[in-house]
Amino acid sequence: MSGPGPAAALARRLLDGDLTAAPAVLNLLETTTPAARAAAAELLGALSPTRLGREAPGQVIGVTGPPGVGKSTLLSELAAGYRARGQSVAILAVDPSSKRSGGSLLGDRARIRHDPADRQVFIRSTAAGERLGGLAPATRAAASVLAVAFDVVVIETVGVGQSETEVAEVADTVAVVVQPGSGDVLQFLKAGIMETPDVLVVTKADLGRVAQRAMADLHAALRSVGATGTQVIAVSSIPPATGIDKLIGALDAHRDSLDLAARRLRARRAHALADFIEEHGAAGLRALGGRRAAEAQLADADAGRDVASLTAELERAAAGARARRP
Ligand SMILES: Nc1nc2c(ncn2[C@@H]2O[C@H](COP(=O)(O)OP(=O)(O)OP(=O)(O)O)[C@@H](O)[C@H]2O)c(=O)[nH]1
Ligand SMILES: [Mg+2]
Repeated sequence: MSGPGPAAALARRLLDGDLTAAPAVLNLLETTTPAARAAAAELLGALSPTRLGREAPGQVIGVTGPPGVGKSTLLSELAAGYRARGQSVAILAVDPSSKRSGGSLLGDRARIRHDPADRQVFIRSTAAGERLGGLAPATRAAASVLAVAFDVVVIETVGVGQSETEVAEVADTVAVVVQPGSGDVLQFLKAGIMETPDVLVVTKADLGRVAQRAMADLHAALRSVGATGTQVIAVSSIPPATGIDKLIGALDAHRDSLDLAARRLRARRAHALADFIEEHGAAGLRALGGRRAAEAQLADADAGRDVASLTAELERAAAGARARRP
C-alpha cells in the first residue's frame, strides 16, 4: 500500500484546520466494519492529547433538554452568534429513536438553520437508535476529534436526567434548556436527581411573564441545592432573537473557569467504558465486576492514555476474569 491511510490523512487535514474534512470524519466514525473501526481508533489516537501535546482547543458544549423546548431553534441562533464572532461551529444533533418519529413528539420539531454555503458551519444528525436519550458511539468520538479543528462543537441531545448525565461526560460545558411553564427540569434539580448544569437556559422568553417566572423558579431551585454559581440565561430564538450574546458570554465564562484537562480526562474514561459496553454488553461489564469496578480501574490508569488503549485494558481485564472463572 502507498500513501497514508484514511485515518492519517483525516488527522492531517483536521490538524491543518481543514473544516471540509468533517463529513468524511463522520462517515468514518459511523461506519461499523472492522476496518473502519480500526481506522477510527487510529484517528482518535493520532489526535489524542499525548500526540497533540495539548488538549484539542475547541470548546465542546452539550445542549440538552426535554423534547420541544426549542433546542434546535436556539442552536440556529447560537451558531449565527458564534459565526458573527468569526468562530467555526460543528453541531452534532442526536435524534431520538426514529420509532418515535411517527408520533406527535417530532410534530413541529425545527431543523437547525444555517447558510449551506458557509464552510465554517458543519451540522450532522445522528440517530440515537435504541439508546433512549443516549449518545451514539460515533458522537463521542466525533466531538473529541472535531474539537481539534472547530472552535466550537455543540452536541444536541433530547431528554433530561440520563441524557444530561451522558452529555456531561462528553462536553466541557453543559447547557440545560428549559421551557417556561414546564416543571420537569425544576423538579429534577430540586430533588438533586439531576447533576447541576453549567448553564441553564430558559427558552421562549418572548412568552413574557411565564418566562420570568421560570427564571425565578430556577434561581430558587439552584439556591435550594446550593448551586448558586450556575448562570440562568433567558433567550428568545424567534425574531428578534434576544439573549444569545449573553448565553455565549455565559458559555465562555464557564469555559474560562474550567479545569479542561480534568474534564477531558473524565470524557476519555467515559468514552472507553461506553465503547467497551457497546462491544461487550452487560456480560462484559459483569466480567469486570460491574460499572463501579470498571470505573475504578479506569481511574487508576495513566492520565495520558488514549481511548483505544483504555478500552483495550478493559478488554484484557474482562478476558482475564473470564479465564480465571472456574
Ligand atoms: N415563541 C417561541 N417559540 C419557539 C422559540 N424557540 C423555539 N420555538 C418553537 O418551539 C417548537 C420546538 O422547537 P425546536 O427547536 O424544534 O425544539 P427542540 O427542543 O429542538 O425539539 P426536539 O429536537 O424535538 O427535542 C417549534 O415550534 C419552535 O418554533 C422561541 O424562542 N419562542
Ligand atoms: Mg431539536
